[in-house]
Amino acid sequence: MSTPASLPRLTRHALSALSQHVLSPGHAAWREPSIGIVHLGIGNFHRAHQALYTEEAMLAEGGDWGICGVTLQGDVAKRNALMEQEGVYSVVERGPEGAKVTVVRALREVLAMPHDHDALFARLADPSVRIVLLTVTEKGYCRNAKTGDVALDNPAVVHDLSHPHAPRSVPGILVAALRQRRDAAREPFTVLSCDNLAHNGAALRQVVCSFAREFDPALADWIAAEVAFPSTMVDRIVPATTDSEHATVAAALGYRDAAPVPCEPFRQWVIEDRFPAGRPAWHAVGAQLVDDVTPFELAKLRMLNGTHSTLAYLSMLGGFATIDEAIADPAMRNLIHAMMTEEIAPTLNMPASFDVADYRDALLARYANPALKHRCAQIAMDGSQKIPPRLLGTIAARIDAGQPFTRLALAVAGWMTFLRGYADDGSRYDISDPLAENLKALAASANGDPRALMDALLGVREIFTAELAAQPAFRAALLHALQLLQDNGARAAVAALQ
Ligand code: CS2
Repeated sequence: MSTPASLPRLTRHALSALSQHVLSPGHAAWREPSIGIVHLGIGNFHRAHQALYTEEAMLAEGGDWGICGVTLQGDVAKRNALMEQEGVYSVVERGPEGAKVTVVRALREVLAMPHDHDALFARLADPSVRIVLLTVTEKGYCRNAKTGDVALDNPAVVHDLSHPHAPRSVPGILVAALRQRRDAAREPFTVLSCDNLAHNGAALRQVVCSFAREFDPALADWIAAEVAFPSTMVDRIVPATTDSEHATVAAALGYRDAAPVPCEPFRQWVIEDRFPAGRPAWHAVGAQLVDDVTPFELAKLRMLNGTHSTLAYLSMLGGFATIDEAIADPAMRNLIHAMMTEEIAPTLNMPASFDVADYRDALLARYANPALKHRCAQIAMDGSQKIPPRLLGTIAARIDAGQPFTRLALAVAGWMTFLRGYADDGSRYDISDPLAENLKALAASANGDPRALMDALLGVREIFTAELAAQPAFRAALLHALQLLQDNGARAAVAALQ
């Protein structure tokens, strides 16, 4: 077989030879759309999720919803790789039955901030852009955890307040772009957060309005009155790209793709239907357009992301590299099953048509997918941002109901213990988190004493409210789990609390 390096590069021109790898059966012929969406945070997740739905929606019902994707980290290499391919790239769906390769065409342009500042703001001023989508991860929101307003001590926010015309932060970019629209008396775009935050639309609206209020209160009022920030729940497991995707794509297409994306076959998108400037026909291709996303968001955050983070931290300690390896362990599987059934599901308030046991079983089957190789180290990143929405809300609900939560407490204890920087067998790993330096120092200061570790970390107000940190049932369950992890290691702690 030829190596990927010796093959011609994938471009739009190659597509005529690849008809079985582009979406089309039952759909109309593809017509290259002009740009109607700007997407901030063009990582793997967007390319395997919203970009695909949008392409299918255009095939189903037309519309000019081509995507301009923006990398906010100045990733010029990624921009160039995708632009050399004229925006096309492949999605590799990996299921137990094998791989399916689809070449996606909805992405029409890629920009890298801050280099392409002028091009981005020209796009954002253009009235044909009617939606700005975001997948910028939890930390991209620059929120003050206590108030929900913009975090005025965040370095990117500090920068943007003194350079409002050269913004770098997500709130700074959105406010500058909306100011252009208002000053030109143009209709605003709709802002659609696609990150794993509870009430993501409302959360983003508060950050953006509070940022605008810092220097232009009238603009803040205009945004609050005129701009729609629908909430949405997005779901698809999308690991980081590895060499195996390059090889799979080369073998399937006979072309070299510098930017393929792996993902699982499953996908789901629930969207609050508030798009004053219009939207693609996402409803025609499987997305659920609803009045209230909240129950779906909470179910996904607590059942999926909550157990994902649990598996990730306990696996980093106990020595499982991937989610499928971890869930193949009987004690780990029992723990996650019981955690969902007994501790998380009772906190949800779902529509009658939603069967929570089916949802749980589907999640366990998705985790067991042996082809995906979703690395626990990837999910373990940014714990300070993920622990509150994924685990602490559920724990607070259990405390309010006077119900036990030993497994949820083990998950938080797993994260606290993870911060020591080495696994139970002594092997070291890196901690990637915006608060990493502070968290590592706090964990080290405990010197292996579980109570000292708990007290040091419960004092981090960006993560734990003073109320939860002082809550006796929480402290007792956490200390018990920390002690088990410290004395016996993660595998034994899981076996004891499963
Ligand atoms: C994962 C999520 O990386 C993580 O923290 O929990 O990205 C997860 O794979 C997605 O939310 C699934 O939709």
